[in-house]
Amino acid sequence: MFVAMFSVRMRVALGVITALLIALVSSTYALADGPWPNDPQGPQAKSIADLYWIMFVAAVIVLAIVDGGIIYAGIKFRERPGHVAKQFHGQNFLELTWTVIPTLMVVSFSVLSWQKLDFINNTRSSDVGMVIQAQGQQWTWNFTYPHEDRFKLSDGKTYLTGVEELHIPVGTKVRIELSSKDVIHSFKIIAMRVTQDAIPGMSIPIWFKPTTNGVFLINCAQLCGNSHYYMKGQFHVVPQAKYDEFVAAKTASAGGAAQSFE
Ligand SMILES: [Cu+2]
Repeated sequence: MFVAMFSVRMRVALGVITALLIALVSSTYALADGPWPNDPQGPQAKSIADLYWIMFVAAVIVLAIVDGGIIYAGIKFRERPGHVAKQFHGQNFLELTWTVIPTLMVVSFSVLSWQKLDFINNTRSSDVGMVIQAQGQQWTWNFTYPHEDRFKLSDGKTYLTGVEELHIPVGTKVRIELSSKDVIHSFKIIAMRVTQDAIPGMSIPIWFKPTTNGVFLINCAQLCGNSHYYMKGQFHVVPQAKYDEFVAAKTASAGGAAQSFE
């Protein structure tokens, strides 16, 4: 057979080179366009990225220790002229170590994930600066700003609404009350790592806090019909002064009717 043509030493070397090549190719792919915590925005995204890095570093250390041990043992204890390969049994200390350490790691990751999830899903806190209603509808998002005087339109009765666009002053903690007019949609702002289903007949709260200015993508993450792909929106995070200008411009429009904007 093909493999039998090589000596044991050659086979070990080939195995190591192959493993290194696979690691190199896969890590290059991951760095370029993989499941990497790219540009996390806001406290939730940052806490998810932190958890990712803690687990990633732990995984790399475990990989190095386990694979390093296998390669070391394979070379050191292999059968060769003047040396007979041996079988080892009953290493209580080692067996205990590689049972206890992974158990502790899994338990600490669970506790850490639990804490982060609690933080991410906590919509009960009192420091919310603004509550906005978001309604999914085939195939757009409608946003209704808080029922406060500054959002009142010139008819004196209705309040500012936005279609496909959400404007928020930077640094404001926002609670979104999510609902749907027709089918199940899913509200997603990738940069903020926020995703939640919008279900007809229900009002589901989520929160986020944009910490940098910019325009971010709002998606529907639930297949909701023919034009699901086009159900996108823009999330504008602007300085407070610009936000005040935006509210003034949108609510001062003449005509008496609610001024939706797109
Ligand atoms: Cu949808």
